[in-house]
Amino acid sequence: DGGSKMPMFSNTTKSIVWGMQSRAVQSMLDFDFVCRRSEPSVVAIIYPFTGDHKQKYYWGHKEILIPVYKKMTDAMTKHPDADVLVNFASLRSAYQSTVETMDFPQIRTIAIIAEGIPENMTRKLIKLANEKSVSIIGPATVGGVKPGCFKIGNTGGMMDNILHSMLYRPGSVAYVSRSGGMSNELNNIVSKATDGVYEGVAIGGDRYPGTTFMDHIIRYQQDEKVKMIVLLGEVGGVEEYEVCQAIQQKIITKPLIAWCIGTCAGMFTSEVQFGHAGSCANSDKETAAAKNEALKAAGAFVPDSFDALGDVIQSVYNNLVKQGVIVPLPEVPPPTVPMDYSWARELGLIRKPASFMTSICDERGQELLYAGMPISDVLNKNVGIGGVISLLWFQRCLPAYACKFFEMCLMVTADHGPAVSGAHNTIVCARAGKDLVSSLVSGLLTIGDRFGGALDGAAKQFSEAYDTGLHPAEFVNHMRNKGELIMGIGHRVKSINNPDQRVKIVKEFVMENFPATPLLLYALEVEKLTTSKKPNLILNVDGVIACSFVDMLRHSGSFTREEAQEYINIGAINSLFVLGRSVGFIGHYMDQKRLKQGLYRHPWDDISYVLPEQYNN
Ligand code: Q5B
Repeated sequence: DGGSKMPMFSNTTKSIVWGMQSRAVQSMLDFDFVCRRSEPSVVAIIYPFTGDHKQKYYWGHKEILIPVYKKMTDAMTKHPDADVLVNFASLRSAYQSTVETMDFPQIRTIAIIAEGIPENMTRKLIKLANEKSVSIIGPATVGGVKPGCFKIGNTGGMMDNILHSMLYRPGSVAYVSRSGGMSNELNNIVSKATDGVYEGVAIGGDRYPGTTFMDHIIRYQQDEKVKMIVLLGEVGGVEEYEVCQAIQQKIITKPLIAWCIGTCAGMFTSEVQFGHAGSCANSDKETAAAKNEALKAAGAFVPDSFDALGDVIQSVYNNLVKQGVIVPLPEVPPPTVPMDYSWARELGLIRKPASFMTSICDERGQELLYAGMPISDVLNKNVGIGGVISLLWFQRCLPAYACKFFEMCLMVTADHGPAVSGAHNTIVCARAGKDLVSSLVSGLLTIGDRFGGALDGAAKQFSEAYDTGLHPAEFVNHMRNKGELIMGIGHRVKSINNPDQRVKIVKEFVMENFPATPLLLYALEVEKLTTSKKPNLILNVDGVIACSFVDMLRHSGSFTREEAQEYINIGAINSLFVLGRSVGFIGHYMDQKRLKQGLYRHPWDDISYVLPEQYNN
């Protein structure tokens, strides 16, 4: 670009971005908007891994669509006015995509962001670029910025930084640095010390940059709008000596302020390799101290330390203002770029009522939290599935006996054979070829007042009767008079003559471990009356779990009376049967699939057809 009259970037520069870097593209568009460009600087994206499509971006408040092309040739043909390619390809594909880009003469500048491209490949790229008169910025760079005109990728950081460093309008100072990170520091220093940055390029930290300090300094020398130049070199390489020579030969006549970072390398006893691949002195000449001295001797303005760089820049600037070389322009405030919602929220600038509230689990941090307990503690403390239920259903650590009770209920309700309504439905569903979830829910949806889902009703009926002081006999009569069944009483196959072991196990545990069991005792009194009428009207598995559950809620000391009542009211008591029996239903699903059972059809001889008599005319 050295001799060309065309500026590398202008306020009509159009670019194509290689790679799906949505944030970088948005940041370029936001920069364009704040610079009052009339059109976005990104016209297309190339992404070989999806088909052609369009991506939504913001242009100020408006939404716009930017085309994404699978093939570079399509992007180039459809956007012949694009002359910059910002290449976000990885170090593995950056070489190939850059070579491909150079097949399209419309592209005059390529920024290569990837770090770690093998040096021999970079050198081949540089050779090809020289042959084709293409300027390469990078590799291993954030890119560059020309205030008011164009920004490469993520250069300049976020919008607050761009506004802070006033990169939305040109100043009089052009800089070139190796480091992308330090270029941001230069944006800050220059904006504080002068009327601002005119253009800044970070050539990248590799030993072989695509364009050199001199390439850009010569451009700056030739651009009459650049009044002073800043060079931020670093330890390693000898290119700064070319700048010295150019100053001495009066090729560079504009004031040049220079500093090479890495002077601290002298404090180490052995050679230091800094962050960049190229930042290591292979001889005394390549040290930052030697280069700073040479630059000073050549006539550059060189501070005594990096800390004084801003002061030197300011004093050169003030002189140029005094001489009338620079005439500071009045500040025009930039247009407001709407802030991204997530960023504004992070900064605490906006708030919005959440549409969702949750209080049991938080997966956002480093570690998953169950009601505030890190998942590692859940496992280390061996809280078991009962403890997990206690945390996720009740947001608290319930006493060990309560957790044991939960686990016991899950175990005893896990299955009761294939003949019960729910398992039957799961089996029929599985045999109809349905999947696990469908078969499971088919069984679960059968749980209700008559089968397995009588816990809620039992908890309500027994606790209301007990609380209103009804004698068990009064309760039984009251229910009979209402014509309602007592939930939790009765069983199809179990009776006092064929007791349900599950009921016995739960009952004994609860009696032994719970601090108080008034509702369970009340239910057992009711059972005495109902079984005296019919032996199968026992307190069944639903009934014993429901009454024990209520006793736990009311007497464990972990809940207020209102909280306990709320769980009864919201229908939480069925939970244990639903969860427990899911284990069995899943077992039945697997069993049917394993046994390769075909479609089930109910036999005719088991159906009594009771149709109305045939209608005769
Ligand atoms: N009678 C369970 O009835 C069953 C009465 C009653 C007052 C009652 C029935 C019932 C309430 C709901 C309940 C959970 C349908 C059951 C479960 C899980 C399971 C299942 C498994 C598993 C059984 C005969 C006479 C009639 C009725 C009277 C009946 N129940 N009176 N309160 N609760 N209970 N469900 O044998 O004068 O002759 O007309 O609905 O708690 O689902 O294994 O199978 O783990 O999977 O069909 O354990 O009790 O009796 O309806 O012929 O009635 O007793 O009014 O009186 P049955 P019915 P009457 S555990």
